[in-house]
Amino acid sequence: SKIVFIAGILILSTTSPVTGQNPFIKDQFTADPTARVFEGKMYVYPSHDVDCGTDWFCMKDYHVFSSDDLVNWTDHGVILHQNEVAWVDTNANAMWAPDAIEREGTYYFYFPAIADTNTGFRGRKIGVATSNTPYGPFSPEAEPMEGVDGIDPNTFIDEDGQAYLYWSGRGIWGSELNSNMLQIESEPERLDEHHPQSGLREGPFMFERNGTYYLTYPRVIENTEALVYATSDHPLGPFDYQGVFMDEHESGCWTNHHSIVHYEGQWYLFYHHNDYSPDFDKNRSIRVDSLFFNPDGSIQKVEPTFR
Ligand code: FUB
Repeated sequence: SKIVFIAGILILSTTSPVTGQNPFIKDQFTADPTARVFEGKMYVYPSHDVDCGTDWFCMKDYHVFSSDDLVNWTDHGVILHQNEVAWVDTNANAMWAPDAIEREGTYYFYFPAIADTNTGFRGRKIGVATSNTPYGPFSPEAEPMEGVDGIDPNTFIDEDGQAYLYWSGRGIWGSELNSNMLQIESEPERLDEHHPQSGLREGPFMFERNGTYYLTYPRVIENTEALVYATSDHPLGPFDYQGVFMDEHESGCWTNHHSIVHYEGQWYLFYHHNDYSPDFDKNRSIRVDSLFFNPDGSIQKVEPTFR
């Protein structure tokens, strides 16, 4: 075994050779990483940027990647393609930031897309696909979720078994999820209403630590998206705004989008930058760095590791 350096962390590796530097997926563009620990491994569900020769996002499908050392990553291939989803407008290529969660042996994959108006749905909707493994393939439900209009779905199951769905659409929203994980069962609530209102807010990610619920999200403060957070003693708030835990990217990438996960005794922040596409920030790459808390539960700022 030998000591290697990945994303600013010294780790002991039993494999050789290893190349674990950011960005950690090097053979394709990836963005919006949701990291989850399933079956003792780290699974990362990003969105998949491709270059369609336009000046906007082009995202048609999803891959999932897994690792048990955060150094060597396995690409499990396409787990869902827009052509498989009946209600999606496939001309829009808008399979944006997804999430995945497990409940009672079923894996639920949540994804946003633009609806094809010919199917009777309209605008940005959220779909759910299911599988009995974390690496799919996932089978989509025939219709998008009812009562949810927006992007960037995120799910959370509390200790008491109650599940929640979070998403963005002119602010950050949340609702209770039915235990079937397919329908919301409470009126959507705006969660960031009393937070600073300047700049776009999107990409919510909820986690719990020591009884505190952390609502984290990207927010434009000056020029690009910083990562900010708010805390509460309940998954639907009210949330007290706490501030920035990753500064705006100094150059290059207007978006950031993240998830926070605890794995083998360490907290990690997964996020993205446009490392491999410096002139076009709609072709992004996912990264990981360690994240630390202060004794009072506040999140220490994470400095992106660029190599
Ligand atoms: O990847 C497309 C969009 O860009 C996501 O949905 C947003 O969160 C931003 O990262």
